This record gives sequence, structure tokens and C-alpha cells, in this order.
Amino acid sequence: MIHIDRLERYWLIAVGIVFGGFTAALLASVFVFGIRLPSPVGRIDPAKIDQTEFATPGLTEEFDGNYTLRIVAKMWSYDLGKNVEKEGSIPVITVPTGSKVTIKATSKDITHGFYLEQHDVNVMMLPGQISQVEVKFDRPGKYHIICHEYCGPGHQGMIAAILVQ
Ligand SMILES: [Cu+2]
Repeated sequence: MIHIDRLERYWLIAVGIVFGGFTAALLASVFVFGIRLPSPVGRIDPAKIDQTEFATPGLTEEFDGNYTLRIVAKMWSYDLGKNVEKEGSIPVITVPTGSKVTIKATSKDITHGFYLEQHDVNVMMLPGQISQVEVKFDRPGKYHIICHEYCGPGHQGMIAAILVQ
């Protein structure tokens, strides 16, 4: 039998408890709370973006209360479609309270970010990659979309908003 010092044994037990706790939290987040990491759902040629579903970005109602919002990021703005309202230079998309929106996002040029205020949305927008995330808008309010990947001199002005009412 190997001799393990008393203090060493305590540390081994402590490490076991911490490791077990982390493993339990990880498994619970996946199987109990259904948390999934945002993953790319497709690839496109960023040079031929006009021949893809992103040729006409913006909000489309798929069926009752279910929408798809296609967003194209470029230096240094978010393209939310032609008919979008603007507040100054900030495009604002309006959705009814309670709607479920599938956001599909990509970039035309370089890496941008997509962070949605007060919602569990934080994805990267990469040229050639389609990022997808589903959001349920239960609370009325105005939520800003902010670029969180430094993308050049106009980065701080890369803002859009979703108005839920
Ligand atoms: Cu940026």
C-alpha cells in the first residue's frame, strides 16, 4: 500500500470535488438547460454574397410570430435591408413582443461581432460563414446590436437595434 500523506489526501479529495463539480455543471448545462454553443450552419463565398440568401437582408415573417432576420456585416455597419427605419445612422428593426426570431448573420469582408444587449446572444460574424442563433423576444424594449470584435477605425460606430413592441 502506498503511503499518502494526510494533507496530500485532503488535496486529492478537494481536487476531486472541484473536478466533479465542474463536470456536473457542464453536463447539466447541456442536458438539463439545453445550452448549445452557437455553431456555423453553412458556408458561402463572401465575394458572391449577392447570389445567396443574404442578397436581400432584413426581416421576413416565416409563419405566425416566427421570423428570420438576415444580417450582413461590413466595414463598418450592419446591413438590415433596404426598408429598415433609421435613427440617425442606426438601423432599427421592429418585431412584435413574443416573436421568435432566427438570426442568420454573415460578413462581407472581415471578422465582425454580434452582441445583442440583454439577450443571450454573442456570435462572431466571419466572411464565408453563416452564424445562426434563435432569440425569443418576450420583453418590450429597444436592444442594441453591438460589434464586439475590433474591426478597424469605424468599429465603435457599428451599432444597430431591435425594437420589441
Ligand atoms: Cu467591430
